[in-house]
Order: sequence, then C-alpha cells, then structure tokens
Amino acid sequence: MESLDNLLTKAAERLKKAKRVVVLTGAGVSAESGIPTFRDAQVGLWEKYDPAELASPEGFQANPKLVWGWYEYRREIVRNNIPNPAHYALVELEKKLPHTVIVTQNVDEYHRIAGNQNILELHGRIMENRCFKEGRLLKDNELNHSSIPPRCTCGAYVRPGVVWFGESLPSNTLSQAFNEARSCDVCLVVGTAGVVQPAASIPYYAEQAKAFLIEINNLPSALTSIMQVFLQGKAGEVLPKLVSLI
Ligand code: BV8
Repeated sequence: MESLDNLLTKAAERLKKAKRVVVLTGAGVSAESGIPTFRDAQVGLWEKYDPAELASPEGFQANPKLVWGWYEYRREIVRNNIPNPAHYALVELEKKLPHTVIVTQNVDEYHRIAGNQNILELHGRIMENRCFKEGRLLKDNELNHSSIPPRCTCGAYVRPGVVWFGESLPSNTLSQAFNEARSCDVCLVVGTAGVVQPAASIPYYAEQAKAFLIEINNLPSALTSIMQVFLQGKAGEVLPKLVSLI
C-alpha cells in the first residue's frame, strides 16, 4: 500500500499540470467546522428522525413545526461556527489554479465565506427562506413570525432555501456542473459519501472525460473505486498538505 506522502506527491504533480479542475465537496468538508454530516447519527432531539425524512416536502407538510425546528437548530450551528482549514485550502487552490470550480452539495455557504469565487451550490442555502407555495426567495421583512414556521405574505408557510429529497436541483447550476465535469482534466472529490444523486454522478462525467480523479475522505466512499488516487484522512489535514505541494 503506497504511503500517504507518495500519494500526495502523485496527486499534487497531476494538479500542477491541470488546466481545469472540478472540486466536488460534501458534508465531510464542514465536519471539522463542527457541522454534523448527514452520515453522523443525528443527536439529541433529532436522534429518532431520518434526515432524508425531515429534508423532504412530505416531511415538512406532515410536520412543519418539527422540520422548521430542525432547520433552525442546524442554522444555529452554521451561525456559531466558521470555515475550517479544508475550506481555506480550497481558496488557495483556486488562487494557484485559476480555472477551479467548487461544486458543493453543502448548504452552509462556507466556501463563499472562506473566499472561493467560482462556486456552484447544487442544494441551495440553509440560511435562505422561500415561500413553500410560490417558491420565491423571501426577504426577512416578508416573514410573518406570528406562527412557527413563519408565514409568507401570501399566507403559506415559509421553508428553508434548500433542495429537498424528491425536489429537482436548480437546472442551470446542475447543467453547469455537468459541463465543468465533462471538460475538466482533474476532478477532486472531498468529504462525500457519494450516495446522493444527481451530485454523485459528477465524478463519473469527469471519468468519462478521461479526467484524473482524486478523493479525500476519512473513509472509503461509494466513489473510491473509480479514483486514481485515494487520500485517506481528514479534509482539514489532508487538503492543506496537498495544496501546499502545488
Ligand atoms: C432529484 C439539502 C429529480 C437539504 C440535500 C438516482 C438514483 C438513486 C436515487 C435518486 C436518483 N435520483 C434522485 C434520487 C433520489 C434522491 C437521492 O439521491 N436519494 C439517495 C438517498 C439515494 N435524490 C434527490 O431526491 C435529489 N433530487 O434528483 O430530483 C428527482 C425528483 C423526484 C424523484 C426522482 C428524481 C435531491 C437531492 C438533494 C437532497 N438535499 N441537502 C438539507 O441539507 O437539509 S442532500 C444532503 O445530503 C446534503 O446536501 C449532504 O451534502 C448530502 C449528503 O451527502 P454527503 O455530502 O456525502 O454527506 P454524508 O453525510 O452523506 O457523508 C459525509 C462524508 O464525509 C462521508 O463519506 C464521511 O466519511 C466523510 N467525512 C466525514 N468527516 C470527514 C469526512 N471526510 C473528510 N474529512 C472529514 N473530517
């Protein structure tokens, strides 16, 4: 088994020559910021709920107060934490390799807060609010807080601005992500189980385009088998090492 240092060197050598880099990130990139990943057992009050149940229109319609409470709990965690060295390493990467695009499944906006410029957010933003009926983005002063969840000016419930299971991703963002994957020469996959579709298809498009595939994860994922290099470890530790070698 090759040492991590040799694998880091191999990955860095390939990145140095890269013309177009796609970085697919998942919840594992924010884990060291203190944001629980979907794989982590839900804690406390949320222990008995399946995230995929809560993160769905059916779950919200069945129990709007419960689902709203889950998002408020998660928003508090996002508000009270900050990006970690993994996020800042990706800012460095974009500076070193100008055509780098961050395609993220995460909804915490930590890539933008850390300073990346070229970001495609596949699953929306947890801090944003939309009308459950009209779908439109709501400003804070359009929320009627006399109920939980709050209500839109049209009377319908307010929902978080994320893409739920069973909902389509923003089509232009998704097609941009697929086009970037089809035209990249290196695809770096960081901190994702590689289960949620269609995000998990992105590395396969890169593979079809003969891109060099690199993964950073503390455990093997559903995508590890198609990788040229698998760097096992925490994103906050491995990514800064990798980027420092470029
Ligand atoms: C859709 C926002 C059309 C909400 C999220 C095709 C095949 C099979 C199923 C489907 C398919 N097409 C559609 C589906 C159904 C479904 C799906 O994929 N289901 C899965 C469960 C099988 N997909 C959808 O519904 C999508 N919509 O396709 O529309 C359509 C419509 C109707 C019917 C059919 C099709 C919408 C999916 C979007 C859901 N919304 N987020 C919210 O956040 O509340 S997804 C949500 O899950 C988060 O975004 C999160 O990112 C993601 C989970 O994935 P990961 O990021 O991988 O996170 P996870 O916790 O799973 O894993 C963490 C990883 O990090 C692990 O590998 C771990 O080892 C690693 N790690 C942990 N710590 C570290 C680390 N790595 C490095 N360092 C560390 N420190």
